[in-house]
Amino acid sequence: MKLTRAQFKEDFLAEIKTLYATDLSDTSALNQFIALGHLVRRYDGSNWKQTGDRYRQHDDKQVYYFSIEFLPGRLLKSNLLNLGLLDTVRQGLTELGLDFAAISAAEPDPGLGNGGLGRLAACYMDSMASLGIAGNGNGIRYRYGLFKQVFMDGYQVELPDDWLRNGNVWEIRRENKACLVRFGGNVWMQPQPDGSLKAISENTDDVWAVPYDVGMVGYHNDVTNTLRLWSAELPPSADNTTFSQARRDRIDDITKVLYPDDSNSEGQALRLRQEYFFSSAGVQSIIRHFGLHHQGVKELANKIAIHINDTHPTLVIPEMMRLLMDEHHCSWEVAWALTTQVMSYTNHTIMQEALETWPIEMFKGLLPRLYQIVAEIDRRYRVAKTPIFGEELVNRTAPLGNGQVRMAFLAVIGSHSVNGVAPLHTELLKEDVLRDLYQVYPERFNNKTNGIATRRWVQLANEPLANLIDSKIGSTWRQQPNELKTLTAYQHDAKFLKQLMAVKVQNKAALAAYIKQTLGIDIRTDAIFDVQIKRLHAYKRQLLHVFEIIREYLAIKDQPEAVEPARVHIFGAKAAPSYHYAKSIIKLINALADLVNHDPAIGDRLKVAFIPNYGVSLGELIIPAADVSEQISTASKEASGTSNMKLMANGAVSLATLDGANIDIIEAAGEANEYAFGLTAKAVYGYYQRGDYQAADFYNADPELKRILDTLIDGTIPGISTEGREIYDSLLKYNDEFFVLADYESYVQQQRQIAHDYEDQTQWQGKALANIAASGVFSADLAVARYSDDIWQVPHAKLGQ
Ligand code: B1N
Repeated sequence: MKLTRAQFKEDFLAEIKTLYATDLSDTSALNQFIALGHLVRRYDGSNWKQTGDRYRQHDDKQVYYFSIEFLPGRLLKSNLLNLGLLDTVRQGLTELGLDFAAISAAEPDPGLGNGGLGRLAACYMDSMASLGIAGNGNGIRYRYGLFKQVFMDGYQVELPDDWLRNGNVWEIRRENKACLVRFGGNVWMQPQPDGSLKAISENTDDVWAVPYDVGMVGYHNDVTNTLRLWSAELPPSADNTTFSQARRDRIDDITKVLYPDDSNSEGQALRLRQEYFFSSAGVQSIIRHFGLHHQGVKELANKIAIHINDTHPTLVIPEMMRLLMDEHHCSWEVAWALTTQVMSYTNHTIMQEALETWPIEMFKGLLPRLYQIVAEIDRRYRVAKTPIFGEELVNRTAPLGNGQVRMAFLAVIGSHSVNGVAPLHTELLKEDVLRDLYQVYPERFNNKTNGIATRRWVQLANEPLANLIDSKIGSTWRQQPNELKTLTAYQHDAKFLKQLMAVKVQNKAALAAYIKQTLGIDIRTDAIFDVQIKRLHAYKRQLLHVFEIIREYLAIKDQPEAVEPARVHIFGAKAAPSYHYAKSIIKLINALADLVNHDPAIGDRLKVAFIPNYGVSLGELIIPAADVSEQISTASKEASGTSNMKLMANGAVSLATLDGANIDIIEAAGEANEYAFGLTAKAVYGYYQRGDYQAADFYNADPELKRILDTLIDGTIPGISTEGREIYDSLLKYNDEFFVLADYESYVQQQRQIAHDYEDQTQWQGKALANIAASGVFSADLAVARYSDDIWQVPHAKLGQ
């Protein structure tokens, strides 16, 4: 949009006056942020309204992306960027004597997700708006986001994330769009005059679902879509006599806090309530909106696509069946045909512990009508498929089995499309976790490799790099990320590579300042910034990275005269509060950091910085400063990964196993520009099949590895006697579930190679450039375009290939 600086300043000062009844000089950065937020909302208001009007007038097919997590990050800068106002506002504020960086840092970062899954949903919202797709998000407005992480004595301590304390400028509460979600009670079938049966629910526990809408601003295209987050409240009819305190608390609890589990499922009733709550409210509001503009339900599947982001929203399937049959008088057959045409499902993990199942008794008690419908889906599936595939396969794959409701199976059976998030992951789905269902529905399976919002992760997070790229290839890459590949022409341009290095050093200095301020550690900007940022999980193998640090530490102690480039090992990682082992690894890293950072014999040659409370905002600071991207999961375990893509786009080289999207990154950037190592997924499965992995053999065969492992229990690292023993035992006594010892040697070899290669900065920056140039293929815009073409069948803005 068009806006002069003078006009902006006038608007801003007026907004301050209206909101705070005081002078600018008397306001805080938070006040200024809130005023700016209001202003941006006002500037964008007509776009938002007109986007909805246009969709309605054209009767455009709507995509609804259901996700129990969204991690949008701070919205001020990205909204300004997308509206084309970033420079005007920044300069205007500077002219008013204000600090734009401080104002944007005052915005709370909504932590409504755990990690990659939630961030992916947010990247896709950005891309849907930017491609002009009629895309809507549907999720939960958690009162408390993911816990804030602090370290006390090196241990993780979780503090509540009270992100709504000062309100949320971006949301609109739409009480007029609220609906009832019903739990519990009992159902009976009432015979109707026409001979049919009608489901009657009685004595239900009713919850009022109130939507809060947040605008998702498209990039320079006047489109603003809606992310709708639901909050659980008392029904308006509630009075003190009918609603006991316990019942009020039960309602309050539903949207009170995000489950802090990544790639894990605990099977708790409250989680099931959360899942049904936002699935039901979402489908109700979709059908209501559809019904306002259409006669009957015939057109439903041409006008609506519902995407199920992992199994958490799978209850949209039986819920849509319920609404179509109980409220819109559809037959089972009609309802089922519509439902399966509308639904599509993305799987995000093959880890057994993440695959959701619910005890039938719990499910039945909480959702009696939904249970009837799931049981009927199960019955019909068995009837239809047993003659073709036999009883055994059908027993293994039916929605109900072993006393459980099996959510992934229900999602596959009730959708027309099932996708994995990287080629290897999709293959493993077909061969392993969903092998039997792949026999039944081969045509449903497809791959959609993940992508990232280049706008946020490069244009906003790394402005110096974005500007440097503009100076070489112009700015069309900002809309057509594939244009980045033209950068390869400069791979041997010494001057450009120097500029690239200068940008990296500048970003490192910014991160170094933050590390100094928060952790009190001095780090050198000419050191290798070796970065691992992701949830703490045994399969992600932060432990392997720890072993490298111990190796480097011992090497300097043994041979102080040997010269190697300085290293800074940077970690960001939250552990699920109940994940004991992950917390022990955190303690280990912090204890090791203490030892290394304070050893005068080490000086500034080796530093370890575990930055607390990693999240989207810290990612924006850390990623642009990285030289090395640690992507070292046990092959086959990381479905895709997305920090690998963000780091690549910012010029970090990957030190990576052949897992998830690492494989595709290595292929895109070229093997010579990455550091691949370790067992392949096939080799890992080979060990499983033969059952002959012997971790102790690696320990006994490699004196260097033995020495490193022994530091866990011999007092070398002070303060970890219990954690050190626990971790040591996990490797030797319990045979190293994630093959850390098997991959040690090849990992270290690549780490040595990195130290060697880093010395030649021209060569090194050439590799960085190759990564940036190849990163365009991992743009979320391209990923969303593929979903639109292949799964949702909706039009979108054209993208160059
Ligand atoms: O989803 C990301 C992938 O890039 C990662 O590889 C994958 O680990 C991640 C239960 C999950 N899979 N499963 C989850 C999150 C929360 C929860 O309660 C499971 N997250 C992933 C995006 O595709």
